[in-house]
Amino acid sequence: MKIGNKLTIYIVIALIAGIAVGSFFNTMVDQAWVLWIDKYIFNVLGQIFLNLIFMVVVPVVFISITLGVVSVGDPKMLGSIGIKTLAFYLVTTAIAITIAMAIALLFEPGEGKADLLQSDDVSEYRETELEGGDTEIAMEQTFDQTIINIIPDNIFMAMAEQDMLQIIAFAIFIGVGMIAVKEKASGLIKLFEQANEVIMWIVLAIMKYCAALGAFGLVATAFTHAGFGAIQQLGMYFICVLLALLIHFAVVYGSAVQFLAKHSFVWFIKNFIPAMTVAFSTSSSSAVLPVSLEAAQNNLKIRKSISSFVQPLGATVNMDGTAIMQGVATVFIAQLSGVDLTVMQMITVVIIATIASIGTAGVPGVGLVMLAMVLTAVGLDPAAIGIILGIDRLLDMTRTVVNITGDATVALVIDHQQDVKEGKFVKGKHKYADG
Ligand code: DAS
Repeated sequence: MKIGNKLTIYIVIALIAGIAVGSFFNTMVDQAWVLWIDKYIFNVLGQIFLNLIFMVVVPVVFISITLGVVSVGDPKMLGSIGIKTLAFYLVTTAIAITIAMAIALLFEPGEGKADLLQSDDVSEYRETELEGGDTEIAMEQTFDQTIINIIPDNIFMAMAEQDMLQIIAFAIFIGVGMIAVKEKASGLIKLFEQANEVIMWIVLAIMKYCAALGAFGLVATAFTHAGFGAIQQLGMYFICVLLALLIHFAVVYGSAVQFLAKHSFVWFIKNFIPAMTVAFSTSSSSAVLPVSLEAAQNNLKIRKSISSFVQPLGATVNMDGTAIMQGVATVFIAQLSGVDLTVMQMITVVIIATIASIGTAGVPGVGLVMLAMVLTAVGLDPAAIGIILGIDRLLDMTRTVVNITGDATVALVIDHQQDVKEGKFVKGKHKYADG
């Protein structure tokens, strides 16, 4: 199933309509008929779409991370190229999230007068009754509790309660087990691969057929309650994500190409731009893969043997752009919820979003599905993704460009190291393919 530019247009129209209608209704928010429309039309559209996303979160996380572990455990991965590739991917993703959270903490997009989250809903989610009737913010767990709680004592309960850290831990154990028993698990691995195809088709279908209506409902209800003033917070969120994407693209990838691959970053961009444009229009790392392989091998002159291993792996294992969105969004939603994330929670976000990017398949909107997991893992209300959902499609286009550019950057660096090893590196000269 393809998702083209038509969906983007529909979502942008839904977004504008939702903001306009919601802001207009906000001027009459005390009218019974306005509240009726908000409750039975906007809210129903939005909640159905959110539930569809939550429906796939657990299967997407469990299946994609299990397969991510199996792909990492592939014998080819255990060679020097594989280990270097994985190391680069994990480091760039962790840097990406750190840049993202730093920018969100600096510019504080979630601070402001408007009540985008209708905070009374959030406070219910946030507080839990502990023994003795005291209430404490459920998310503040001590370090030892956080570590102990990673290991599930009942995986079915973990899935039922969407305990993401425990689901991830179980997925990693299953993936390692599959690698350990190898051929005996070939059928199970095949089953997981087929299940992944099915669940990713469902994610695409949800985006294709429900995203526009869902975005309209969620944005309209948010602005009905918060008013047009909320545009400033959403706008700040949008700018923070774009700024973090730009910094990561220019500074991290620029430095890697210039100083590790010893090539001009301008030369790199000029030769990789065909893949970037397809990534922008499809919002899918998987869909653009053929184009990014062709651009890497024929324009950037990366060896086919390196490009055809590093980039397909990166299309599912490496998503710096997605991690950036998740980093900014988590801080943004925490700020909207009036929550100051502790250092432990920020470290949890970095770890979870990095692990999340390992398994996430490159399809439109999947980053939002995984964001629900990140929010749950740090005790924030996953329903809050409804606030940013309306503008997510536009950000998805830009972060997918960053996702695939990161893959090509790592491929170029590793290919350069191979040149040096073979004594083929000539400073400043264009590269050559090995046929
Ligand atoms: N659109 C995804 C991709 O294909 C990224 C995301 O949804 O965040 O890379």
